[in-house]
Amino acid sequence: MADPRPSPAPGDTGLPRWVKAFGIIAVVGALLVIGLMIVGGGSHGPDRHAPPAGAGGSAASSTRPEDTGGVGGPADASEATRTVEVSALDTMTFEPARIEVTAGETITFVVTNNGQAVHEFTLGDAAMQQEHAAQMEHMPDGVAHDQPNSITLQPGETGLLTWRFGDTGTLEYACHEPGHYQAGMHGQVTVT
Ligand SMILES: [Cu+2]
Repeated sequence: MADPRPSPAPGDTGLPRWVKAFGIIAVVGALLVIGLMIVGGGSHGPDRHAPPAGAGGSAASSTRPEDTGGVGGPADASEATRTVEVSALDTMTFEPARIEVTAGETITFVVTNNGQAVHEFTLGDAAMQQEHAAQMEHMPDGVAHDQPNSITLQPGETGLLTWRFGDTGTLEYACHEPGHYQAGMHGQVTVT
């Protein structure tokens, strides 16, 4: 008895041509659907959020979370767009006594101790100043160490402090050598 069905040609899977054609169409169609889902999901996904208003655009470009908003944070000197020279004096004053900056601006402060006593330059809001002052009470040599918002300067010494400012508000730069702050050794930074 001869088999009525034609024997498959070499290399043939034995499936009818329409089945193979339908399979190819189905695979191409599935790839198109997956591609559209990826493209569509990327443009209006629910998890995407806009930068917070009032941050001056700095939040989007910052790679360090602690630098976003608020009082800002320390930055690399290479990121500074402006240099501000400050002089610390034995008259328990800073020159200048007021500095105006823009929210999101990165500034390098070039602070020179033009007095005969040790002075420091500590930048921050009221809470940070109080925190630094409290820590200074436990420093027998009157020198605070390794604080990113503060530099201590010997007579004649010049130090650099680079800061990326955050939100608008008022900050202070101050000297917390014993008695200096109380004698008026503080200045005001207005962030607008
Ligand atoms: Cu001082």
